[in-house]
Amino acid sequence: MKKKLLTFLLPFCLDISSSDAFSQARRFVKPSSSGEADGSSWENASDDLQAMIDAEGTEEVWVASGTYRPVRPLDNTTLYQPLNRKNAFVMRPNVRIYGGFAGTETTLDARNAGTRSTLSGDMGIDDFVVDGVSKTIRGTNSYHVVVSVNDVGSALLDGFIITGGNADSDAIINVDGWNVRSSEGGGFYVGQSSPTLSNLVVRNNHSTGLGAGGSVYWYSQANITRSSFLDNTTESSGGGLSISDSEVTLTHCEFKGNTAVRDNGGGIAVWSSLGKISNTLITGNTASNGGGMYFYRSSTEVVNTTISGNTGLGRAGIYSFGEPVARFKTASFGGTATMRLAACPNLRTH
Ligand SMILES: [Ca+2]
Repeated sequence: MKKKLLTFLLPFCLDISSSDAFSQARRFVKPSSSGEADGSSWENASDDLQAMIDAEGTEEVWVASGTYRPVRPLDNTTLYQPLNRKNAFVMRPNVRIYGGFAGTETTLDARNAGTRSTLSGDMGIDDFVVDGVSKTIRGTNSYHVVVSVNDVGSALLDGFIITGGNADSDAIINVDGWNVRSSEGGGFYVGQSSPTLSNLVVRNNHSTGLGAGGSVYWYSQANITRSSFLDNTTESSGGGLSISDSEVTLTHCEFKGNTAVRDNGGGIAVWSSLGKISNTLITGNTASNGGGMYFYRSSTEVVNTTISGNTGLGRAGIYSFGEPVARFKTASFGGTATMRLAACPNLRTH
């Protein structure tokens, strides 16, 4: 009889053990900490997102609605320096970060799909903010809001608004051997890294160099899905997004109201890259050349994508320069879109 009882209890005990391991792998973050503040549950939520991303054994971080500002410099996230402009949220290998929770959910699917948490570079809390986004950046802001460098495996960022990044410095910040440029990627900066970025709104970020909303660099293979790039402004090229020497898969995205003040690609600028852009809307963007999109020696495939109503002094819709060229399939062009057809022998408009 005793032996039978042990046999019965054993699976039960094992289940308790795996449940403990599970809770350590998942961390919980709220705008204000509660209980033990160790991130072990919603009741004991931490208010320090980066600390939870960095914590031993973290596989997932669940983030409640609200606004979070980076408080740790991206080259040393053990430091707590709330007003250091080098601060950013740094993605880590195989850590999945989910935002938009009410703060009571027990399953991922219970999230309200339309709700996102906000990651803001406005560390001085002195921007002109409307509906949670930095309509006018002023005072103190971080150079980048989110950074991913080197191999991050299956790392994921899902369910966030990214706003108020201001990459306006010539500083180079070395992170684990990779030099992050503080003039590029105000919203997010990806260097030799392959994170998945989904369900994001990248809005009202600024840069003096490439990619105000996002900058993707050097053999990166980022996947960007179901995300909007809105009202980002660069003084250089790639208002919404800049892709350089990389292979990016962009699916079900929107680029609207982004500006490249001096140069190329109001919505997207692509340099010497591969990749695919599909089921995406690119409208209302402005640049000197290529209001919607700019391609330099890139064989990007553009599929089921609408490029319409963009403005530019040279080539309002698309500007493609040099070989190889971007390939368009079932893309549509409207409004003031024009193309430099001579440089796009493979261009198809329908
Ligand atoms: Ca500010």
